Amino acid sequence: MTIFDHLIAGALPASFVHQDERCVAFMDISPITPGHVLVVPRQSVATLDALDAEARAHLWEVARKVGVAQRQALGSVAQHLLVNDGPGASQSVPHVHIHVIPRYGGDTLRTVTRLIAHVSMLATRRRPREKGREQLQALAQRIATAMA
Ligand code: DGP
Repeated sequence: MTIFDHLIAGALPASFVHQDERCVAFMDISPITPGHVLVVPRQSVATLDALDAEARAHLWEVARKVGVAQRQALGSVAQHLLVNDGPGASQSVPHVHIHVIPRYGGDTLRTVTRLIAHVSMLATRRRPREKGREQLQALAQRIATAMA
């Protein structure tokens, strides 16, 4: 079981923006930029090639819709879609996920620094304090409303 299996099962708290029969999307606990979302298949496999083609296509389509919703709800101007596709690519959770990382303009240095820290495994990953959870939940609510 991965940590994402526990979140999907509701055994640990997560701030969801989307749920369907094949995948879920929730706020990243350690956002690179505000509104950073992870799109995760219910099928618990580590790499994209372990998913069947239909599930993989669905995952990318949901990631695209998350990007649209972030732009509508948060005023972002674009987004990174990032997959660390296996442990050798700095994947820290061995369960496929597409990062949808909104960009707001004028945020290049900070974002690229944080992206490099992330793929170098230098970023600290810790559970947010309750205040952090409230903020994640508020952002999730806005994105979920735009997705509906
Ligand atoms: P990666 O390096 O691509 O495997 O990124 C994993 C991401 O998962 C990372 O950005 C932090 C996030 N993450 C890790 N644990 C949790 C968690 O318990 N809850 C949430 N929401 N995100 C998590």
